[in-house]
This record gives sequence, structure tokens and C-alpha cells, in this order.
Amino acid sequence: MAPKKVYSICGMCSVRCPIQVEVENDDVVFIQGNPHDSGMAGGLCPRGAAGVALLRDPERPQYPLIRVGKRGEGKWRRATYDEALDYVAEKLSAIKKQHGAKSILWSDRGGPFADLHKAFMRGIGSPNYCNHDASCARNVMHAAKSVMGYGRKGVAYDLRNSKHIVLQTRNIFEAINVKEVNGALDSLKNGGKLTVIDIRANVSSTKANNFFMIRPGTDYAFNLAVINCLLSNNWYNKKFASEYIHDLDVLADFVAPYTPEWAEGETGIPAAKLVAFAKELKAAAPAVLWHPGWMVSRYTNSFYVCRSIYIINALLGSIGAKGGLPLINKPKDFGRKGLKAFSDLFPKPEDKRVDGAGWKLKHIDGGPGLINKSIEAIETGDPYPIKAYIAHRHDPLHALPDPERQREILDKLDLLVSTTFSWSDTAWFADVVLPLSTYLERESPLATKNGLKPYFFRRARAVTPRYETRSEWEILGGIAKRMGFPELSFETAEDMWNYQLTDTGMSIEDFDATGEVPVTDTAKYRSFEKLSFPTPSGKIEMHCQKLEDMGFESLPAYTPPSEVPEGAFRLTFGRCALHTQGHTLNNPMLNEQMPINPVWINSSKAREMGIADGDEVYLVNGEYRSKTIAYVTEFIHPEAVFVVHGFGHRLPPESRSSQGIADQELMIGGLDKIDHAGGGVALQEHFIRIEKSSAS
Ligand SMILES: Nc1nc2c(c(=O)[nH]1)N[C@H]1C(S)=C(S)[C@@H](COP(=O)(O)OP(=O)(O)OC[C@H]3O[C@@H](n4cnc5c(=O)[nH]c(N)nc54)[C@H](O)[C@@H]3O)O[C@H]1N2
Ligand SMILES: Nc1nc2c(c(=O)[nH]1)N[C@H]1C(S)=C(S)[C@@H](COP(=O)(O)OP(=O)(O)OC[C@H]3O[C@@H](n4cnc5c(=O)[nH]c(N)nc54)[C@H](O)[C@@H]3O)O[C@H]1N2
Ligand code: SF4
Ligand SMILES: [Mo]
Repeated sequence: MAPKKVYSICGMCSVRCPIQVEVENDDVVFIQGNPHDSGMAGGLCPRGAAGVALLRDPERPQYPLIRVGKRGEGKWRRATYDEALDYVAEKLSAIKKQHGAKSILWSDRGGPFADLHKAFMRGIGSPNYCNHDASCARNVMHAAKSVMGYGRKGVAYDLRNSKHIVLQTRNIFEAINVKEVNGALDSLKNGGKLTVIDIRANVSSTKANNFFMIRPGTDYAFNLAVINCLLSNNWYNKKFASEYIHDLDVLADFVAPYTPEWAEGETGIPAAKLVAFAKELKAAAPAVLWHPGWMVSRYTNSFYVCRSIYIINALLGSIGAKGGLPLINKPKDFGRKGLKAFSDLFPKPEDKRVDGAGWKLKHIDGGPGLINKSIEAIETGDPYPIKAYIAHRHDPLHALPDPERQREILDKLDLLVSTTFSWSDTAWFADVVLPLSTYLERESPLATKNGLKPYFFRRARAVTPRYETRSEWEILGGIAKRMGFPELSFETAEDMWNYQLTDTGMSIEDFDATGEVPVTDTAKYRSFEKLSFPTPSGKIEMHCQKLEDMGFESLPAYTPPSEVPEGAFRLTFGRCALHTQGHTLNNPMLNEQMPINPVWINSSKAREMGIADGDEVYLVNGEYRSKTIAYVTEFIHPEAVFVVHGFGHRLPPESRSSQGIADQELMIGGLDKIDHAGGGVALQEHFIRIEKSSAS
């Protein structure tokens, strides 16, 4: 008999690509990109292909655990799922009674299923729902809103139709989203140009027409000079600007001193090359896509770099344009009703957020808030105490800086719960571990993908859970029922889906054939006559009143990055194609391919220190030191060293993941280093030293 095909959603990273899972005898025999989804073209990334190894891995959490020793000591008692849910619900109820619902904090990884999580927090009555984004794309989000009124996902990034893609702090071919990779490849195949601005030569740069190795932390200087160049040469789109840009004169005055020659001194990129590049942009406009970045929690001015990128896109007329940043569509734009939200089941909690987002910090979006600020409140009790924390699909000890300091803070909690399908530092430090079924063994809520061609999609259960693990809807529903808000508790996944499908005209069976229900057959681009922007002026704004009201400038003068101390390096980090953050290191297939994260060191610097490629070295910050091997290359800026983030797990249940270094551990004092205007944690404001190991 041919294997059964289940259409579902990958869970090996937060991109959630559509997949086709072939199942035989309740086991997964093959996974590929959903062939019915043209964006996937049947493809997957290496991590998606390694999902089978996750499913079969006995080194993942297999059953609920309740801590019996000290936090982090690793002494647990095995509990049944019902016992663990009873335990969590009783503790949460007691904390709620004593300190109020608002003393309960939640964090997750955002994304299309987060509505269920938000509803859960509303059911409890706490405003303190956070996601991870303060250490990821918050600066991009706030930058987009400050310029266009729309968030970063209010526009699509139309890679496929672009004539010139610019990647600045964005590595599309290693920091993967399969549809984006396919789109970018199509653009290149059709003669589109690619420019990469990075501190090192990554895989994306190997496909680029222009590669600019920029001095770390000087991107704002480069971008101001590009703006200067576009304006002073009249290479911007005047028609677009006069119709859609509110206050261009403010910008022109501001950038006047920032010439390409000036920028060269800051960035190291020759002025003539910058000018030639700006001219190429003019030639390709408006089908230019200067990507605003994704992981830009890097510097204290990253928010302003992102703002400058949206401004450049606006000057080129790319915002709203095919091949640029066209406005996205939602099902309602095609007269379709959206999925019924779980959050609608409960009123919005009245208390103010503990992190100040949306009230004390009016320029910060209250939606997912700032998790780093919320964690600080555990320590300070300001503006009120936090007593319980549920880290759901989130490993703050890995995802935020300075885990040693975080452990001191988290240890003040009355309850720390981790729900996860893999071991993480946070799970190991938790009071209760609620193991989640892998994405191949669980259903998720139905979800919507907005875009040029919006669609609804479903993650279906491909095989039965291997261990005593559960789906999110079962875990949260189980706690909700026990805490007295059973509206969020569904008997079956079908009951949950049927709730979401209320009045949409769709049925569960509509998802059976391909896993997706499209809203339209063809991509819809809004015509320029229909562009409108939800800003105070209705146009794209150079000057943002919301920022100014909070004491931030809209167009601050350039200030150079902090000096790298003599003999030290700026610590930088990023992704590789073979791992996802901190949660795939112990995956047998992926660990075999990449068991360690070598540190990239510029060859001239390495020579001075007597370090050869492959030598064992220590990365040192104060008392803290961590060992890896050196990757000596001329393709990284000499001021920086680079490591792939996510390594350095040293957890007893995991036998494969012990090598490499954890960059966040070197970021001592990093919880307090933030980009105040954009809200992102500034993770690249740390300097380390390198010592050769005596073994080398
Ligand atoms: N120093 C430094 N810090 C960083 C970064 C960096 O490069 N360097 N990167 C930043 C970025 S971009 C991000 S996005 C964050 C990522 O931060 P995290 O989201 O914390 O990272 P992950 O390791 O992907 O996932 C954390 C845990 O969630 C579990 N998990 C995965 N999928 C699910 C799910 O669907 N449900 C549940 N309940 N659990 C799940 C995993 O098993 C893992 O234990 O880290 C940020 N922090
Ligand atoms: N394979 C894989 N894919 C992923 C993920 C994963 O873990 N693995 N994670 C997903 C997530 S959560 C995110 S947020 C995205 C992140 O996607 P990206 O932001 O594209 O990925 P990164 O590798 O973090 O950073 C991109 C580039 O920024 C460069 N860079 C560092 N400092 C500077 C600087 O000062 N200036 C310039 N111009 N460049 C600099 C780095 O060298 C790197 O090449 O990837 C997503 N996709
Ligand atoms: S990018 Fe790779 S790991 Fe992430 S969802 Fe897609 S296939 Fe899975
Ligand atoms: Mo991220």
C-alpha cells in the first residue's frame, strides 16, 4: 500500500513551511515541502528534513517532570500528565489569589498559533503576554510602524519579482525561510541583482553582484550616505515622494552632511562604490527590495538603521510596488471572513503591562511587549511583582544575554514552567517541564497566512505521540479547565478547529486535499491610487511624532559605534543553515553535520596572535571563558569575531550537544544594554578576547 500523505506544517523552526509527510505503519517515512504549494516547490531546508530524527530521538523530554531538588540541579520526579497539569493549575491559582492574575507572566515565540496563548493569558486575567521579539525583530517592527504606520508584516517582501535585492544584516540563503530562498533564487535566475552588506562573507554574499564588507556597527552611516546620494542626484522617485511622503524636506536637510566620502571614513566602503550602487538602485526602482532585516537586536542604534532602510525603500518608490514591498492582503480584502479568534472568548485584562509597553513606554507596541523588561520586574517588583512565569516555546536562558544573572532573577519566582519538545537551559532550570509532542505528532490551531495571496492552513497530526507528550491545545486547555475557564478547553482538535471555522463558510474537510485553503488564485497588488498609510498624515513619515513625544529624535545624528578595546573583538553572531537557534543541536542528523560552532577570526588578526585555522581557542570575557575552534578567514571584518548562535548546551539528558560556545554567556551585563527607541536588546555591544588553548 502506498504511504499515506499528510499535509501539515514544519516545526523545526518558526517559519512553519507547508510540508507533505508520508506515513506508513504510524511512522514517518519521508518529509518534503508541500508540492501543492508553489512557493515551496517541494523543497525543504536541512532542518526540515531532519524532523524524522527529532521524532525518533529518545533524548527529548519524554514525560512530565516536577522538580524535587534545587533549581537547575536536575533532580526530578516523574509525573503523569494529569498530575503535572493539576500541579501547575493549583500553583497558578494560588499565586493568582495571593498576588493577582497580573503576577503571572508568559513568553513564547509569537507566530500564527499565538492567538491560543494570548487567549490563555486573558482567561487567567493577566496582561503579561510577551513573545521573544525583543531579542529578534522588535526594532524592525517599530521602525516599520514609525515610517509607514504598518508593521513589518504589513508589507510583503516580493523577492521573486525584484530586480535588485539588498541584504543588509540579512542572510537569506542561510537564515532560511524556504519560500524566501526560492523567491530570491527566481529573482537571480531572471537577471535580478543582489547586493549584500555584511561584516563577513556569508553564503548569500557568494551569490551577490555587490558585496560590501562593512565595519561593524556603521550601517547607519552607509544608509545616510545612500539617502544623501539618492536625493542630491535626484535619483529618487519624485512622483511617489510628492504623493506619499509627508515631509521630505526634513530629510533632505538632515542628510546633507552625510556624503559618500564622509561615510567611507566610517564604514570602510569606498565612496565611488556606494555611488555606483545607488545608481544601480535607481535603475531597478521601483522593483527594489532593500530588506529591513530580521534579527536586528544588535546595536543600540539598530532601530534607526531599520528606519533608514524603510526610508530608502520609500525614496525608490518600492513601498507598494511589485518586486519591492507591496502592501499585503488579508482574507477580508477578498470578502472572506477570518478565523474566529480564541482571544475573543475573554475580555482584555484591565491591568497595565508590567514591562510598561504601551503606557509608560508609549512608543513600544503593547501586543507582545518586552520580555527582557518583564524579567527585570521579577527582580525589582516594579511596577508590581511577578511570581509565576510560563516559558512556552521559549528558552530565555539561551535567547537573552547573561544567563547567570537571569538565573538569579528567575530563582525569585514561585513557579517557573517550561513547555517544550527539546531540552533547553530554561527547561532544566524550571519547576515543571511539560513535554510537547513534536510537530509530527500534534495538531495546532488553524492559521492564516496574509500576503499577496493569503491562505488558511492546518497542522495535522501525522503519527501518534511516541512518548507521554501532548499538543499545546491539550496542555493549555487542561490548565484552563482546572483553573475555571473551560471555554478554552476542547475535547478534540476538531472541536477546536470547528470553533475557529465558525461563520467562515469553510469546513475541516476543506483542508484535507492539500492542507491549505487559498483565498485567491492570483497574487493581488494594490494599485498605487489605492495606497494609504495608517500614520497621522496618512502618508509615509520621516518625522514620527510618537517618538518625539517620548523624547527620541526621528532622525538622530550619526554617532560612531563604541570603540573596540585594544586587543579585543566585537562579538557578533548569526545563523547557519544546519541548526535552529538552540533547539536542534542534539538532533542526531544535524549534530552529525555540525557539532561545533567555530569562531570566525580575520586572518591578519589571527596571524598576529599566532592562531592557525582549526586551533583550539578560548573566548574570554572577564572571568568567563569558553572553548571552541578557530576558523581563520580573510572574509570577516578584523574588528569582529563571529559565531553561530545556539551552541553550548551542557545538559545531562543530551549526549551529543556539548561542544561549542554559547555566545549569550559571553554577554555579561547584557540585559541592560538595549536600543531604547526600538525596544530591542543590543546583543552586539559586547567585546571579548581570544586566547589560544595550550592544547593547540
Ligand atoms: N546571543 C544571542 N541571542 C539570541 C539570538 C542570537 O543570535 N544570539 N537570536 C535571537 C533570535 S533571532 C530569536 S528568534 C530567539 C530565539 O529564542 P527561542 O525561541 O528561545 O529559541 P529556540 O531555541 O528556537 O526555542 C526555544 C525552545 O522552544 C522549544 N520549541 C520549539 N518549537 C516549539 C513549539 O512549537 N512549541 C513549544 N511549546 N515549544 C517549542 C524548543 O524545543 C526550545 O526548547 O533568540 C534570540 N536570542
Ligand atoms: N537555518 C536557520 N534559519 C533561520 C533561523 C535559524 O536558527 N536557522 N532562525 C530564524 C530566525 S528566528 C531569524 S530572526 C532569522 C534571522 O535571519 P538573519 O537576520 O538574516 O540572520 P543572522 O544570521 O542572524 O544575521 C544576518 C547577518 O547579519 C550579519 N551581521 C552581523 N552584524 C552586522 C552588522 O553590524 N552589519 C551588517 N551589515 N551585518 C551584520 C551576520 O554576519 C549575518 O550574516 O533567521 C530565521 N531562519
Ligand atoms: S525553513 Fe526549514 S526548518 Fe524552518 S519551517 Fe521551513 S523547512 Fe522547516
Ligand atoms: Mo528570530
